[in-house]
Amino acid sequence: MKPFVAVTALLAGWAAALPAAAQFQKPEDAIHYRQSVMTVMATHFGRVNAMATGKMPFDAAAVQANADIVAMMSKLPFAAFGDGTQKGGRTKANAEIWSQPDKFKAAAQKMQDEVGKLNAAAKTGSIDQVKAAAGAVGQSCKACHDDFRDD
Ligand code: ASC
Repeated sequence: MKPFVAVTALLAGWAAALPAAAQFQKPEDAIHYRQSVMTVMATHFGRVNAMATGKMPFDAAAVQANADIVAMMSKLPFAAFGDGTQKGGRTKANAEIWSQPDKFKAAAQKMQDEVGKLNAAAKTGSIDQVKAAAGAVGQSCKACHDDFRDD
């Protein structure tokens, strides 16, 4: 292996092994990151929801495309709630995220599970299935926000 390649591979390995919080240079970066992911997730879930509730015409392909984005985004925010990111920018993140990590993790997992079901429902093209699954996703968003987000 050439030295440059070897060093690059070594650095990449280290970066992957670092704790998630250390992958952000400063707390503000983690706060921006998680808020950005939430914004993208809410935008695309909002489109699914609008179609599920008849506010926009139901378009099965659009539901699938948007649900796919929600599914991908749903995995991303939680690595950006590392220790030390409680403060450092404008944030509504509640202290309970860090004082009750198991409860927070369970709420995150619940949302991801419901989003997975929404993605499966989207693939069926059934408005009734999408409607039911989108309702459950919305509830899981709300439950987590009620417990872990300041007003
Ligand atoms: C959304 C969105 C949320 C949830 C929540 C459900 O579309 O942006 O945060 O649904 O409002 O109650």
